Amino acid sequence: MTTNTELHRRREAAVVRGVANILSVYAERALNAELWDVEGRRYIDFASGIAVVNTGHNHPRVRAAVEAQLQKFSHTCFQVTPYENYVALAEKLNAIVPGSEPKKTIFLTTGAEAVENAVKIARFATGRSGVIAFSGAFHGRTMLGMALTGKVAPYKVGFGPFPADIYHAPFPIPYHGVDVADALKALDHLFRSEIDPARVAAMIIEPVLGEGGFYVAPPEFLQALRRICDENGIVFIADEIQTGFARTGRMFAIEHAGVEPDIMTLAKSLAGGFPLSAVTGKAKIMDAPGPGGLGGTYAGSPIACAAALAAIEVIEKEKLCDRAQQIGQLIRSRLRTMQEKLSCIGEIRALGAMVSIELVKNHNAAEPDADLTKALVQEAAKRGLVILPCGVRGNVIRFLAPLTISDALLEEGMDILVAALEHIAH
Ligand code: PLZ
Repeated sequence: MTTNTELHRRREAAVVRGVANILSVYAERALNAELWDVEGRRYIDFASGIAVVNTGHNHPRVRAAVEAQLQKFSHTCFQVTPYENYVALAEKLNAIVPGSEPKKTIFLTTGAEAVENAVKIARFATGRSGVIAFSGAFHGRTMLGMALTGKVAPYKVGFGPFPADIYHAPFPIPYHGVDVADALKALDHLFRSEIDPARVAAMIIEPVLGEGGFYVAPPEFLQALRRICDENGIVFIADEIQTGFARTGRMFAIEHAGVEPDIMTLAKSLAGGFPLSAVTGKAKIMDAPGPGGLGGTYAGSPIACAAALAAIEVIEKEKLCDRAQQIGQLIRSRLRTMQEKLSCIGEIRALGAMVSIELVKNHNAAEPDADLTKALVQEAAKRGLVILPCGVRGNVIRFLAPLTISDALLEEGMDILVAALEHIAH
């Protein structure tokens, strides 16, 4: 039998250091909210491959759709001989992305590519170059993705210079002393000191910061940004790559704020575990670049489009938005009980099933405990639970269970979390 140790030894010899592994257990198979490693150990999965399998690992409907497509063809390239499921999926996204104006969609393969294309389109449509992103943001690992990302280590260190004309404004985080008024004041200052708003093509924001620490943007902040974009002819891009597809209890997180973005970037749970990303937005903006300006060899793979049509149907039929609310409530109530006992849980945050805890010393927001966070991830894994860290300070644990998880597994996962944290907390 292959062991985790043996595979890890081979991995270290063959694969670069730059791509880190949270755990050194090697997956053998996965089903819904559970996975098994090569040694036959079973894990409850509260990571979902970083928010990719909201519909669970290997959902039977997604799998059947992929198998059916495989019988026909796996690749022709949409730019060469197009196919129906790309068009059908574009129609579906145009219908479900918020906004009453006519919409259009392009498919790419990764989240970073979706972000790249959203900015390309916004620049072409406005004839402007400036882009405003927010501190703590994560938008990908390409040159532009890194430029937009608002966290230096490890994402940007040593990789510059980055594309020019990108600016960062503070993301409001009341827990760290930045409220909506402070953030808006800083944005106003940016417009006075750094860039004329008339030169800004786009603002890009995650409605809930993902890699940055699961901080929920207050609705009034997103509404204010919408107004500022309208007043200045700036394209509002909502990056819903991590927040999308029922994770937060709505199909898209921005719906909680009642804001209609001009463009939305999508990936991760769009295709239930297959590599696919999308940019959906107002047709008049999306159609600005001319034929040939956008595309990609694998972009909108027919296998991934088939998976996405099935995954979205699962989200709708199995009412996963409602389920996300229930999951969020269950996790939150378990976390509140823990918080009463442990001084290390500084803050519990949740929007639907996008839940996190920020780990600190002595109840103090200014004393982040990244070591405890790292130790908790490892201790939980030893006990059979996969969880993920995040946060600009590395001290946030995020919960991203598949939305198809049963209550029994959810409770079992939370039992493991409680036991692991009680075991290591000081
Ligand atoms: N935008 C909001 O969350 C990807 C990154 C993991 P790609 N987040 C996981 C890592 O360490 O690389 C992400 C995101 C938001 C864009 C992206 C980028 O998506 O599919 O990883 O390119």
